[in-house]
Amino acid sequence: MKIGIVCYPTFGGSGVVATEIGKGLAEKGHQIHFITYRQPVRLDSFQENVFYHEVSSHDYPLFEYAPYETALASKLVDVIKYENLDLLHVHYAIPHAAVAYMAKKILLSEGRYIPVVTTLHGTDITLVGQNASYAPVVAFSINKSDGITAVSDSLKKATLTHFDIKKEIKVIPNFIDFRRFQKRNKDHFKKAIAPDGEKILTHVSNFRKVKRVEDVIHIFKAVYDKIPCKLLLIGDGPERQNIERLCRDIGLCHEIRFLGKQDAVEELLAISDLFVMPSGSESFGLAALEAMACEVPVISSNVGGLPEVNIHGETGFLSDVGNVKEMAENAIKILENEELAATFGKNALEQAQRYDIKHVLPLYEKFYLEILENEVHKTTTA
Ligand code: GMT
Repeated sequence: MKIGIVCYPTFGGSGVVATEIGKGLAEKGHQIHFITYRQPVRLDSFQENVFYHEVSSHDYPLFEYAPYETALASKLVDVIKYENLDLLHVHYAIPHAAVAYMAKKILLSEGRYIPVVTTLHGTDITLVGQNASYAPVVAFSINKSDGITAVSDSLKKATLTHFDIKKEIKVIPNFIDFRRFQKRNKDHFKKAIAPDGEKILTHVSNFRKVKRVEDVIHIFKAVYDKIPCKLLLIGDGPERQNIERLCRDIGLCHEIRFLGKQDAVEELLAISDLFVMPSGSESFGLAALEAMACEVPVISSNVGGLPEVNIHGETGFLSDVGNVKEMAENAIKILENEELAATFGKNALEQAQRYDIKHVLPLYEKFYLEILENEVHKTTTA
């Protein structure tokens, strides 16, 4: 198949998932065309069957904001026509589903049909999408997609609760490429970060409010009062400065490393003893799954799709959002008991194996084929 992929090209989960789907499908012989405003971060080397088309919005003195949606729609029309794409897969509803609809309508006016699959990732439904500034367009454009997928049962339910969706939503979860994410011996890193054998707690996120990074710091402080430990903070975003201030206020800056955006996050997960994800909302929690693939137990909140990923009492522990005290107690329980930590680590790996890319990619291929078959039927009977 020739597939166009639209996504945010940043470190965010939706962009990562979209890029890995594209790379995986290209390895299987499909031709993949990424259409984004910047080269996606995980599209970092040459790969056969992968193409990249940059969207550039033309600026003009009249514009306060260059109209990205118009530029993207025009680019989609161009790429779909001239690369002869079979299907367009857009990730994150805002604004991609609406833009895809516009491109589809433009092409239809020229007699060219392109089916569109929209994947819902999380905040496009649970947070931003519900804002009155976007909600009517989000609901309309999801309904106009030819196929809809959501990354967890929880996100599917949330979509149906918050929007009047008339079409079936297929759940296709996030996935792991075990060629990259697995426990490897990185003892030299461990020695550098925790020279006296301190336990290492890790948090990975985009430092948005929804990630509740301040809870990570409070959990760490409570653990630190009982067990010698270090905290690795990976990623960057709007809350970073507040978090740095909090670290200073509690006097633990020397034990907390801000590592910023890291490409080889798996090397840091390989030396982690515990992963902390206290999010206020989380449709799936890809960062937690990546930790689990590296045999790291997880302390998380119990919102959204997290209970589908982190199994309470088996791969880690779940607590209500904001229950920092319980999260810290659970963290200590794991870190103080090597046997429990090892069992949770093994269970975490087993759970992650259910999300092996080898099982998940074929679900997308099958879904695309179903959509294409329906569309052929529709156009021949129209
Ligand atoms: O806010 C983020 O975590 C980034 C966001 C995105 O769309 O870029 O991630 C969402 O999609 C990921 C991939 O499907 C999921 O694993 C994350 O749970 C989800 N984030 C939230 O729901 C907050």
